[in-house]
Amino acid sequence: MSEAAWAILAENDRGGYTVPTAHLYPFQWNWDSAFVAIGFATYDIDRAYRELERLAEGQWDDGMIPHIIFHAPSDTYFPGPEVWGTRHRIPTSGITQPPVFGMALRQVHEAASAAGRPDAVERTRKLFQNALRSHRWWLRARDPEGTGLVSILHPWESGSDNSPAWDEALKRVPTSTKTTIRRKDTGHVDAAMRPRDEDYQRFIHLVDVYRECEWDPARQWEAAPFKIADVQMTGILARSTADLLILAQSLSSPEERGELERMHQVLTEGLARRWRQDLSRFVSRDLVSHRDVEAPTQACFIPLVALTLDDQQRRAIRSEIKRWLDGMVVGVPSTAPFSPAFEPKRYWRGPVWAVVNWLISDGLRMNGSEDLAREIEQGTVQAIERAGFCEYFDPTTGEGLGGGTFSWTAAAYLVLSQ
Ligand code: 9WN
Repeated sequence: MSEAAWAILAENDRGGYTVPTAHLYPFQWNWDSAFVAIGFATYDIDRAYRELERLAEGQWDDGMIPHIIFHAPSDTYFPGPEVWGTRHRIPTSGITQPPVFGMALRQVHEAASAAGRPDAVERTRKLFQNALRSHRWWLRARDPEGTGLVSILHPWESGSDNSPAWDEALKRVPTSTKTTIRRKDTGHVDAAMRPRDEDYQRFIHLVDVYRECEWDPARQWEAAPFKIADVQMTGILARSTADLLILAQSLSSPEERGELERMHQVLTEGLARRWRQDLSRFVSRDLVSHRDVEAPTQACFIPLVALTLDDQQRRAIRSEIKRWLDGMVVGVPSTAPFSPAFEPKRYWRGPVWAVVNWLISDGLRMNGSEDLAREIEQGTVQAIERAGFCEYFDPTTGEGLGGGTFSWTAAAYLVLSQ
């Protein structure tokens, strides 16, 4: 099966960067590429570096790494560069995605060093600076008040677009748009597995608002009708910061190390405050309504990748995850099966995502739950072996859904089956 995973990554290669899957997603996506780089690091280190280097080409002068880099034109995806109207040298979207980049860089560097590659230090050092500039952007632009939690201003930034976690907040966003919506996704996959039209209207309304702010982070922060201090994003950022700190021991100055240490402390403290013992989960915070986001989604478990939990929290999380796995053919569902919002085939409202399982099992292992981590990893590998390298899986049947021949599912397979 590894050969099949390599073949998918080769097929989705567009010249040093990998598209998530042909047609449905014909450009370079931020967190997809970071996961893919970790997959490449298991067998082709040069290609792993290239993936991150090509992603870094899209980095804005202010440090943001956009969620899509439009390296080459394609008319099979909406919204394309003309809708975003950004002004980077390479066309990009105007929002970002989870910063898995720092996690990936550490993995790639360690694989390169273990293989004794002479170019490892120089290539990692350059990418380290890209990562550091992006983390500075995160704290400056997305936590201007210094709370220790970074916010998303658009559901697409979360990477879990139509998650029930955003339902309440998204309801307040108008459905009117200045941009004509021409969805392409439903021409590639069944509409019943995708976000609804109303979701798209709101997604595009937000793009219109931020484009009118000329993509200026301070103006966007003021104008944002959707603003959520997100535990998944903060968890990934904190973990990437920890990974950069490890690289910094040998590759960076004492000043930069100090800066990363301070970032790490602020983020992990912010994250730790989001624990809700009554729910056995971490919860995000809606900064417009000033309410906790209580919807039970995979995001609640992602802080495990960044925090060392106490025994009570560990026990609570273990039994909560087991409750979500109960009766499922494959877990972890992206929305709890006992939630009224659960839809086992609709995108981020229930289906299982291999990269999410990768993060959750990594976090469980860090927090002493090796057995549960292995169970989730093995379940993921088996689901892929049965259904193929699909975008996501129905947790109630194991059926593969969404786009086929998916890059990050191939990368997850290579890493989790090791
Ligand atoms: C919008 C590429 C991306 C993933 C996201 C996933 C989906 C895009 C879309 O596909 O989002 O960014 O058009 O649906 O939700 O996590 O990065 O695979």
